Amino acid sequence: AQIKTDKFMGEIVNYDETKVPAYTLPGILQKADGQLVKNKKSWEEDRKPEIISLFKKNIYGQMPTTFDSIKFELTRKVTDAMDGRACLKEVNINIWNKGKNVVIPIVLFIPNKREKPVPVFLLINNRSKRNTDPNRNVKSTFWPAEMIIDKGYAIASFHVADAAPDKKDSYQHGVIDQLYPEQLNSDDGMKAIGAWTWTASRVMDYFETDQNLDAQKVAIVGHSRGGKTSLWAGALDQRFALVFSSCSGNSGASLARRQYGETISLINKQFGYWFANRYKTYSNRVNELPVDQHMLIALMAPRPVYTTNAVEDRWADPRGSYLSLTNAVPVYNLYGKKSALGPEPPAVNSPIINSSIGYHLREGIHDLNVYDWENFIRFADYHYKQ
Ligand code: GTR
Repeated sequence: AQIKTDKFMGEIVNYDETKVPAYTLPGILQKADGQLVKNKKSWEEDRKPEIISLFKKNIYGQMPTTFDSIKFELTRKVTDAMDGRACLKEVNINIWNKGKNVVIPIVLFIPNKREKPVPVFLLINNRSKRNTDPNRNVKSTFWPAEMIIDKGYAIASFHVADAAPDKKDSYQHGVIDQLYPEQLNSDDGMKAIGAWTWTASRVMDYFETDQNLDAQKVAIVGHSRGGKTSLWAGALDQRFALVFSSCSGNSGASLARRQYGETISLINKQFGYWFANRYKTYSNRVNELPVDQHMLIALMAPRPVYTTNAVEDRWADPRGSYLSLTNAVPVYNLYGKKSALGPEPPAVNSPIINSSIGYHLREGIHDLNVYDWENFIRFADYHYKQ
């Protein structure tokens, strides 16, 4: 649970804009050799790989890409779910490596009213499994499946705990100790966020085999710790066509150097098991990090990305999240992509949709809700029509 007093875990938490320190962001277009990136070729061939390896080495850890085998088992199919509007599929994704395996169950609803393969929203579920109830006894605003289906999209989800439990003493029991135990012994081994990200790509592997889905139109969605994960997944796996990140805050969309609300030091104290061990060495020297989070946003380019904040969620630094977006624009410009972002964050409840980088700041608290999903659909509708 979040505690949002001005003092937390022995540290002062700053919520005063006038006390944000002066900072200089690492140059997004400046290569390690000092040269400036001038076109998308040199972004893609030189600078983008450099930035990815900096995020791996210092923040989220390495990302293994090989395994021995993967199998998809349809465990349940209901062709007339949601009063006949959708087909429910429950699928177990079974991945083997060096004699050990992990099973990732997914829940998927596909609209029955369709003429061709449909686009899909994939939620990384970091809350209770009740939120993605396949039987629809629980209808959660965190995953408003009926609304998505009625808009012509499929909707799917996997639960983070099936990949890596969201706990400091057991996060390794899953993808990490079963498939990639060597990750446990290095300073830049992946931890929980890495395992969740890896799993999102395995779900994508399944989507590519499902004839009812348009694998060219898969949107990845995450909230908070799940929103940090959706950004990292979108950065690494180009198959995700759209990336949505709700209230992702520190180590997600928000600039670390502002030190407003949650800081690297605080997130390492509370949630060190999400990040590579080396991240701890930056707790008290944020200005020495060779990246900041605007560079994570830029890794989506030229694909559309949309982030959100909530007014009452100061812990996640809404302004710092918006500034990450504006500082990623130069990379979108290399692709000739236009951004409709102004220098200052938009007014409350005024979504920016017609822009490669989209955003809204909504009223209310730290959450993912129907208002957010409505705007995700608007953003997807707009960009898929372009
Ligand atoms: C908070 C954490 C945030 C955010 C959030 C969540 O306690 O400090 O970084 O990830 O949890 O996932 O809801």
